[in-house]
Amino acid sequence: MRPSVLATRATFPDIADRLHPYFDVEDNPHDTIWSPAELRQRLQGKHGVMSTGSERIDAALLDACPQLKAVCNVGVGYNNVDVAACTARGVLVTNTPDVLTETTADYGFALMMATARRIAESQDFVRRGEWNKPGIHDMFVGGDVHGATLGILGMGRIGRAIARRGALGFGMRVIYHNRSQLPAEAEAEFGARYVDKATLLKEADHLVLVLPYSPQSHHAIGAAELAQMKPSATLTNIARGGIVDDAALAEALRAGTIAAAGLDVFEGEPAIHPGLLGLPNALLTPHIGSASVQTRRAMAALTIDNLIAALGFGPQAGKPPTPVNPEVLAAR
Ligand code: 8YV
Repeated sequence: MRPSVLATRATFPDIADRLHPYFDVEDNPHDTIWSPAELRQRLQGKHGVMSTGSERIDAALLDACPQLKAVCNVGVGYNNVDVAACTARGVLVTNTPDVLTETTADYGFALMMATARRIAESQDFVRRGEWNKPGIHDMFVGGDVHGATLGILGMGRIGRAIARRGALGFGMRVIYHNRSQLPAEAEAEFGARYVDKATLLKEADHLVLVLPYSPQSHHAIGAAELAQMKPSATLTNIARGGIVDDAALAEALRAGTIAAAGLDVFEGEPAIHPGLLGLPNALLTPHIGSASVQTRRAMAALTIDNLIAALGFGPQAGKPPTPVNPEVLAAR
């Protein structure tokens, strides 16, 4: 009997076709969002799943799907998956690092620049037909990006790619805070200075969040942190909803505690805190940081390579390229 796999969201058909020589595939061509109960039902008898951030893969689901051996998540982040529960049940988890680093850094930089220079706000003004005189001193004046202090919270691959853009492309002074300090050679590449979190908040003109979501990073930016930032500062979140306390951010943007925010991720997305929706100084986008055609295709291809290999097929059988819990492989 051929193994069966489930693809939870619509993907590129030409890439997904690579599953067919090995597996019976159930997919979701209309890209319906399944309830947890429907996901559990569709996962019955499946050996592998190509999952995304939209699905929660937890212990109860794993217990209801004992055949499942591989959870191959589309995305570098995998906070939707209970990895410890997977490991305890011998289920391999994979993600898609590296292939999205530069694209996501491009997006973080673009969102930061658009936020600093008030691009979305001024476009809305033009579209509303309100531009009826030349603006000089008061029309959508923002903050400079070049030469400003770029603060980065979370200095992994994407954080470093943003730091490189800021330092080498825009002459920014780069400060960062992270669980661990980078090696001196890495810091030297873009003249980055490791600082404590309070200094980061106090000194950054543009603060970009690029840290993974975990219980430890929940509400890493809340009212107390926003109060430490400059009133002229911007905040950009391309990491995960939940890292920022969205209610506190909405209040800080309303009160002018900080100047503006560029947000690609939200607590409880696709729902958005109603306080953010009406704010002109909040630039809101629908979690598209890695959404270039090339990168989304590369993410799908890497996920499928992982799935094929994790279930013991293809040229990399037993050795999926990007495992999150490789100890499961060692124990097989
Ligand atoms: C994806 C992401 O859109 O890679 C990540 O962690 O957040 C995005 O690139 C998302 O994970 C879709 O599953």
